[in-house]
Amino acid sequence: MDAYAGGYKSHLCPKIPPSPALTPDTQGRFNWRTVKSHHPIEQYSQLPSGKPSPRPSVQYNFKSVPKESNERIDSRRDAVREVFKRCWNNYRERAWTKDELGPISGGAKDTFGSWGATLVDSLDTLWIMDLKQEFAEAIDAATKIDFGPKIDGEINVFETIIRYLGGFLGAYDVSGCHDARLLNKAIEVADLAYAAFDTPNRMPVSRWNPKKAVFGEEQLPAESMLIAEAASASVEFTRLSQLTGDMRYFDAISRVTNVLDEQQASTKLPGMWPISVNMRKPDLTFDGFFGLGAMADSAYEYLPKMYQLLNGLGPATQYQKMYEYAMSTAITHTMFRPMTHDKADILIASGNVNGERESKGQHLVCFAGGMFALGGRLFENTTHINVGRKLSNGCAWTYKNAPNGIMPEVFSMTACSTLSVCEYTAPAGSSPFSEVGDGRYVLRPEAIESMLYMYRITGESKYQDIAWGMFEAVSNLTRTEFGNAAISNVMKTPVETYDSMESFWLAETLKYFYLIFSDPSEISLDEFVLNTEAHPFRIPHR
Ligand code: DMJ
Repeated sequence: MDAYAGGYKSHLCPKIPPSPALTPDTQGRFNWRTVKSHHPIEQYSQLPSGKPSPRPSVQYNFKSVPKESNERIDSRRDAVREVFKRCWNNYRERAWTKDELGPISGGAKDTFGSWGATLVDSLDTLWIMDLKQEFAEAIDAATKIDFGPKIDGEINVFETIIRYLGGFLGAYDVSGCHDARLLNKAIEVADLAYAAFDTPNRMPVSRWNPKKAVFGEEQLPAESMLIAEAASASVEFTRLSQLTGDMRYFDAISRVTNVLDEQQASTKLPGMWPISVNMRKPDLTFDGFFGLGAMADSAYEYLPKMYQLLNGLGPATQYQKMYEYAMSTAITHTMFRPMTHDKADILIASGNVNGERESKGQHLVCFAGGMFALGGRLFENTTHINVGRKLSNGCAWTYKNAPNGIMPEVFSMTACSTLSVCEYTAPAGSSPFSEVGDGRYVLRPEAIESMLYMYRITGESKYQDIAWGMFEAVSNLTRTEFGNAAISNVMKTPVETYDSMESFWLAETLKYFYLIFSDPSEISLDEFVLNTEAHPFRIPHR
């Protein structure tokens, strides 16, 4: 328990991948490496080596501003920590090792593989919030999870990778790579997920049955799969190859990246990949639905993050090229400037259906502001930083102007004819939304995520103030007896909640809120890449 009491002064994370590769200690549990491969690989793609060239820093130079104690900001950070602690204590008492706590019923639910999603997803937040005893206790429990083939039925490989593998890797990295149990656990989950890539063309099966795999039954990639599920293991698998020296993981995702690269110019909206793709052929060109939001999001988000994690070396330039092409299409064909009563100069990222840009917004797509700002910094593109700013401001505007201060899950707005100029016809006092397709707020993180990136990248403290407004609205309106609960319709007053608190509330939403009120050196964006579930992975060579 005391092992983590004061944290560690320096980290032991490897600067270069270990050689020979580490082999896991499964401690008598099921070893996924013993499952016979139907489609073995002869030669694995290798991580690039060499010394990275100096890059511009991602974060604003906060050192240029004299550091003064800021009680107001500190008290905001403490308020976030209190909300986290309350949820965590109730999870610990009432739903320990289950996937989720029911925040209204106080019961427990299994929703993501029954392995304890909230437990694993929260590990690095516990460390970051300096809850070291709770961290030690949670690790003791999490390292006992059995990821063997006990589950009968399909698992979602994408969710398993971003929450569980991401959770163990993030905890290992933030705590300085001192606890080998965490790395062993990451390998155990990754070996399970890696088995889902054992297909004739080595594309992954996204809804995959672990038992069938163990019984030797062949499973094929779906003919209609979500692009986010097909293409979002890159950051996790790459970090694991960096930490273990085992190139199988990096090889697996490189093959998926190459397919995306080869077909990027042949889709119905060249530059972007549609939401539905056939990974069995593979054919990424048949569908006409495009967007940066739901079901596609992390496929795009991971492109600049891969560049950063690879330190700009080797295939990093492939990720840069794919990202720049995709974003140029996304700006031209998926974004709109909404007509607002106050003539706000903001952007909303929308979709494109069969060549027509939609005028819809989603909470899920609010991550894009942060992604554009990050990509703009990495690739020295000020236009992209400005797009990131306008998209982030669009999400902030939508929160502020929604009746209860929280953006709905899906909505429509009246679009201006271009991104830059607008012939305003919206009367003052009219509703911000022309339609609300889905009024829920399910404790999602994406809006606060973009506020954090904007603050860390521009240094503008206004993003901390916007974040505080969001936190006040969200924490007050979702608070329940045992935690915080999803809202069924944010357009209705008073709002009604229902019995759901997904693991990303503790893994992502509260972590981003906490970090925006912390010293910017805490999980610096120059030292860590955050996966799509906000798990920080250390960038080597730093
Ligand atoms: C999270 O699980 C991840 O951020 C994912 O990429 C998208 N959706 C949720 C949070 O909204």
